[in-house]
Amino acid sequence: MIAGVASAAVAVGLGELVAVWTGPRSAPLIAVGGTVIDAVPEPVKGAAISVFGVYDKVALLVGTSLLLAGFAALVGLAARRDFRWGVAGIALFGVIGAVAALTRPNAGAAAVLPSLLGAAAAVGVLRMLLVSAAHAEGVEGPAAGLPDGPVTATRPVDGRRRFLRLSIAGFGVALVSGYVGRALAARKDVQQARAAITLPPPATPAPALPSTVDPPASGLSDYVTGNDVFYRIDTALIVPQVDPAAWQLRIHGRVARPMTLSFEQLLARPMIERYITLACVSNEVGGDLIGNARWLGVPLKDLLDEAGPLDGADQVVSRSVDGWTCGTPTAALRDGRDAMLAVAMNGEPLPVDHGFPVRMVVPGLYGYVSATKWVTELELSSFADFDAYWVRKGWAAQGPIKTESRIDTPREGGAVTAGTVVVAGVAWAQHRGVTAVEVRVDDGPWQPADLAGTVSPDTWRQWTFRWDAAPGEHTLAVRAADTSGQVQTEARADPFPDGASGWHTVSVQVR
Ligand SMILES: Nc1nc2c(c(=O)[nH]1)N[C@H]1C(S)=C(S)[C@@H](COP(=O)(O)O)O[C@H]1N2
Ligand SMILES: [Mo]
Repeated sequence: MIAGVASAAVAVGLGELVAVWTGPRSAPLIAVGGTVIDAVPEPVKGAAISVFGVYDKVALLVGTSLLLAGFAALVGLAARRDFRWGVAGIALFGVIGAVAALTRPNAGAAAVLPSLLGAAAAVGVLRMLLVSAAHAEGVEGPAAGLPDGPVTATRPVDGRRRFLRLSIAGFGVALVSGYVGRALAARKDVQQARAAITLPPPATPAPALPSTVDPPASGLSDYVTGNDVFYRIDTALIVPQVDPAAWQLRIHGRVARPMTLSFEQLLARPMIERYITLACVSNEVGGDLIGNARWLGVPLKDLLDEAGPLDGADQVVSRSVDGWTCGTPTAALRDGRDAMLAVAMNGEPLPVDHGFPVRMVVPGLYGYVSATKWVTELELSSFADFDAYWVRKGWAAQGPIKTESRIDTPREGGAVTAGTVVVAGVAWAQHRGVTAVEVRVDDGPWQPADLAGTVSPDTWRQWTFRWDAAPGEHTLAVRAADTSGQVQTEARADPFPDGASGWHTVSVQVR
């Protein structure tokens, strides 16, 4: 079993090293993990996000590794009886890795190399370890299918030491090559290019924040979410490293005038700067897959007007370098809202995790239908002609953000002291705008909360409520209303297929 796991480790580690040349997404674990992400049925993916949240990818990689280790142990056992089982088992995994790498979007033929070379090395390592193990056990001849090696180990105990030393060496080779592979790959990253960018001043800057944002309430989300704490959701196991010097955006499909833009040409255009709150459709009631940032970018309306969408082109399909697709109503990009191709987030070039060098940001629509990161292509199409990535998995083609609100403080299950307690949170109804927030204690009446300032209907709004808390166990609920006159619905809905709804409640102990 040790021999099996050690050989698998060598395969994966060497695969990482070879992938320095063939591309990070061709490394065996990453290729297989990426294929799993694209293939998992919707309920499993939903469960993974609700259990692991933004750590879903770490969980996937750890899970894949454990599964691989388990199978490798079995392959090791089988190989001890007949080495041909070992070769077959490793070959099977090599082929799975190679096929996964080859079928990733934009993969070349060289993508098979990390898995195949890794598998070849694994066969050699397994053979060496099994010969050594046979000697350690004092077995006359090694397993079927293995040649008789020179029987050098005189006493079993020496043989066992030799086997352990060889195994440790195997794990060592795996770790070092994996680590060096990752380190070399990291040197190809785009942090330097990102640091060298000078952002143009906006033609129309974002409004100054009123002094009424961020009311005093400990535990309340900041009005502007820092880049380092901003939620991240995407299907990319390896964050795409897109060199701005090589970046191009193609606008094509059903347009009168197809066009291609370089990063330099994009930066030369008039820019707008706006606060816009992004939200993920997978956000549960009370969840934290939402954040507000100041974005700098080129209005999409200007670009689309220049390209001239043809009749019937009611969907803009955007694609990212890693093949992810997104479909946005053409009308939402041209109706005057601040939909943009963003190049900066909170005064910095886009963080690599958030789409460097260019992403889409559209007020009022969930991220999966609007916020393409690492975007390189806008194709004018129609909803009848094309289903984007998540739509193919059953999510709604149209994804307007639902009016929602959240209690940030006190926390669920928390304890507070009797007397005045500041209850606070955020409410959002992007592009419609929040007009009121109400709080209810137990079965009492709905009472108005105080709304903090905001700069536009496209951002969330903080709220506070001074609660005269009496000792005991209490349940707080919150609901918001928007400019359409709608009050946030009590009807509970899961995120699938078009976003969660319902009132957020927290139970607290007052002492
Ligand atoms: N290329 C790419 N862009 C993407 C996604 C993705 O998987 N790949 N996910 C989208 C989803 S579902 C959301 S909610 C937002 C999240 O943006 P953030 O990670 O910057 O918060 O990005 C969107 N853009
Ligand atoms: Mo999302």
